[in-house]
Amino acid sequence: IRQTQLENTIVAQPCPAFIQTVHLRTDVASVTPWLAPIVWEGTFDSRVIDSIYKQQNITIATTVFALGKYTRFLKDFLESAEEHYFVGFRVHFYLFTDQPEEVPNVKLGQERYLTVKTLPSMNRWQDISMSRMEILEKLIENELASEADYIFCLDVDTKFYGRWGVESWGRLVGVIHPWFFNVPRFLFTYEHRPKSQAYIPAGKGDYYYTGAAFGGSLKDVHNLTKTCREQMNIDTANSIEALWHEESHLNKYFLYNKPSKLLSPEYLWRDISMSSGSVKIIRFSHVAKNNAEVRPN
Ligand code: 2GW
Ligand code: MN
Repeated sequence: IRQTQLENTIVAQPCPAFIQTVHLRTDVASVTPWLAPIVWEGTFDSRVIDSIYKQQNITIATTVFALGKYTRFLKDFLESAEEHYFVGFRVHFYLFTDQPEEVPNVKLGQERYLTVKTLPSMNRWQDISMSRMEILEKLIENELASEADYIFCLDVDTKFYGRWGVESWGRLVGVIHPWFFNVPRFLFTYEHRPKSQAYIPAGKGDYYYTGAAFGGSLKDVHNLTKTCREQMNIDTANSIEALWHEESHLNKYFLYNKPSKLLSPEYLWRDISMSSGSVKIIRFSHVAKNNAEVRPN
């Protein structure tokens, strides 16, 4: 059977082009010490993987939160997603907001859906940021089971500039924070106070992952969001809040539950001048925002 599958693949794909376009990157690590791929431009052939995965009837749930003035980011986020994010695949956006009337009317393509969910307004931004874990946990439990295969949870103050596609699929997917790629571990902004459940001892940790994008299978992301929510509740009871909020808990989770796939900082850049080095293409990026203007108080 293997032999037949292999032959089919070779016959079905334009073989010479495949050989030309996929070559290992030698300037960056493209695999972790636990053998999870790190996705960089040049490590996959988009035509090959698109044609393979188009056959499977997959739905990608994508969650985004826009409370208060953050609704202003929705138009660019959604419009750019239409252009670059899983183009040709079934995508269901779940948008959480306290101001449904501010959701722009963006025309979505075929097999692309948007469900708006109304939340009560929250005053403390740390609460907005951290409550996302519990809301995601409940969304997966109550609604997604038969509705989606993969889920990605994204910050809204962002924009797509390049392809984000099926190369990102995996059981548990983390994105390397753009500031901490190629940076020595002692500079990672992990939570180092033992009193917090997000505590990571000095010298431990693999990568510094962003809280602005993570994903994977429903089961794995459910366990991630549930665990982070529980750990944050324990912190609250102990009157401590981790340094980078749910991002700190996410980093702790990924230390003991290794992601099966990592996305390079191509999958979360920052729209400010930053030396790009090994980043040849920016796919998704934090837009430059005026914090004083968009954040409450
Ligand atoms: C308001 C005041 C201060 C900070 C955030 C907010 C706020 C956030 C808000 O008024 N309305 C809102 O919808 N949010 C949501 O929370 C929105 O989805 C936003 O993308 C997300 C995270 O807040 P953000 O984007 O301002 O924080 P960043 O870009 O500095 O995020 C990093 O650190 C955060 C934790 O401190 C999170 O881990 C985030 O995932 C990281 O990217
Ligand atoms: Mn953000």
